[in-house]
This record gives sequence, C-alpha cells and structure tokens, in this order.
Amino acid sequence: MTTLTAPQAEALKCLVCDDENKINATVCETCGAPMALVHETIAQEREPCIVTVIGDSNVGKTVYLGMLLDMLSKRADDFDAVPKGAYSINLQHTVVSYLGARQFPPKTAMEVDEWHWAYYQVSLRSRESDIYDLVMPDMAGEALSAEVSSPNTFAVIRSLLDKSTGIILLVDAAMAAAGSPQPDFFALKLMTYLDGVRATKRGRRNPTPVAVVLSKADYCPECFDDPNGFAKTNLNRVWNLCDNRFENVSFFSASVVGALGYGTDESQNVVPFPLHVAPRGVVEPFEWVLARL
Ligand SMILES: Nc1nc2c(ncn2[C@@H]2O[C@H](COP(=O)(O)OP(=O)(O)OP(=O)(O)O)[C@@H](O)[C@H]2O)c(=O)[nH]1
Ligand SMILES: [Mg+2]
Ligand SMILES: [Zn+2]
Repeated sequence: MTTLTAPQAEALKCLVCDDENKINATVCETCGAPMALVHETIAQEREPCIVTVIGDSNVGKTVYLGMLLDMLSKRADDFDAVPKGAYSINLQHTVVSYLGARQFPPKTAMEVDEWHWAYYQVSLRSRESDIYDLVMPDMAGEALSAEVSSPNTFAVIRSLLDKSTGIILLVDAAMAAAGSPQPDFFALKLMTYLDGVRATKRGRRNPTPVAVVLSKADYCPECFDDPNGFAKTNLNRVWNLCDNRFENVSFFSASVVGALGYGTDESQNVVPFPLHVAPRGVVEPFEWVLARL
C-alpha cells in the first residue's frame, strides 16, 4: 500500500507506479499517469481502488466505459456516482456526445497522456455507508497489445494491472461468433499476462475478480441468454485458462447500441453508425466486480 504524502512535501508519489515526482508535475515522469489522481487521493484522505477495463483494440472499451460512467452518474440501478475532478467527466462527455451525433468515438491514442482517467466516488443508495473511490483509466488496445508482446514497453500498464483490485475484460463477441480465433487468443494473452503480473504461490489460483464481458452482443443476441455457454464454445482457450488459474471469474454479455446503420467514412471504408443507443448488460459486470472489492 502506498503511504499518502502530505501536500506540503517536496515530492509526490505517483498513484500508479509509486515513483516520486516533483510537486508541480502534471503527469508522472516514469509512467505518464496524471498526477491529479494523487492530488485527489490526498484531498479524499483515502486510497482509491483501481478497476481496469482491458481488451483488444476496437472491442469497445471506450464506448463501454463512457456509457457505464454516464449511467452511474444518472443513478442507474440504485448507484450514485460523484466525479472527482472535472477531468473525470471527459470520457463520458466524449462518448455521449459522439453517440448523440450518431457516431462512434475515435479510437484511443497510444500516448498515455492522451488517455482519459476517471476518478469517481461510487455508492449504492440503499447502502450509503459503503463508498468506493474508483480510478478507471481508458487504455488504448494497441498499447496493451504492445505491452503484452514485449513487456515494459508501457510501464504504466504493468503497474496498473499490478495495482488493480478488479478487472473488466472485454472480448468481441461478434468476431468470436463469426468464427475468428482472434478474440480468444488476445484474451488468452491478456489473462496469461495478468496471471504473470499477479503471480501467486504455486498451485494457488489468482484471486483478482475478473468480469469477462462479451461486447457488441447486439450482433449475436444468443450471448445474452447464455454467456457461459457462448464463451465455452467460442472462447474455449481463455475459458479453460480462467478455470485453471483464476478463482473469481464471471462471464457477462453487453451491448451499447440498439440499432446500427452503415455508411462510408472519408476514406470510403464502410463503417457502422449507431442509430439508437440502448445499453444492455452494461452495469451488471461492474456491479459484480464492486461486490468483490
Ligand atoms: N454493434 C456494436 N458495436 C459497437 C459497440 N461498442 C463499440 N462498437 C464498435 O466498436 C468500435 C470500437 O469501439 P471503441 O470503444 O472505440 O473500442 P476500443 O476498445 O476503445 O478501441 P481502442 O481505443 O483502439 O483500444 C466502435 O467504433 C463501434 O464500431 C456495441 O455495443 N455494439
Ligand atoms: Mg478506446
Ligand atoms: Zn507513475
């Protein structure tokens, strides 16, 4: 556990990698995480939990996380969420604005200083005594991919996964349903990497709660009826790894859009446009993780 440094100290410890930074630094020199997270932690006098959303590029991490935060701040499912620091609102703002204009948000840049980080205080209105301070970054899938294939390219990812108290792993259900092995292999790599970062004593399974979310389930609605059956059949490799190495794994299905239209972008590629936003299964994985923090 990091010790909180008093605000008047000369140096501040980064929340993600624990390295010391100058008091006036805006991003950590070592890993690039915003130092605003540390300032917030000091103001709250509580260490936050890090919940990380991981997955391949284009699986829908940005759309999912942006929609989740927006739903929480609109008091979906008995939740109350208070953003800490105006920077925390950027992700949900971007996603909701794009979807409102019937477009998907652009892909997340590889550079760490361009990622959105959200710091939220979340509680259940029926149990106001349990307040969770959560830090949720929106990482770029390509950065995850680079880090997994050659560790230490993105130091921030290893530190983040090492410190995460909960993980939401997104897997592209539409691609898996179409018979592509890519979602299964990428998820397998991520889970193997996570297992290595969070090494446990021999023979012990990893206790970190991992919610595996089958994203874009609107393309294959059968996922909603039986996420476990779908994963066992279409994502058999990662299913088996989870069973062997992780103690706390659950499978969910989610989709953010209800209807899609198709058109072309500037380069004449055919791209989908979200005609109608209808989140389904977005809060459930988060609720499951929260109950296990
Ligand atoms: N049908 C459907 N498509 C979706 C959904 N969510 C995302 N998509 C599609 O997936 C694309 C990628 O979504 P993003 O959220 O940007 O993906 P990402 O995981 O953040 O990708 P990187 O930023 O590159 O890591 C979008 O442009 C949409 O075309 C969904 O719920 N349903
Ligand atoms: Mg993204
Ligand atoms: Zn750092």
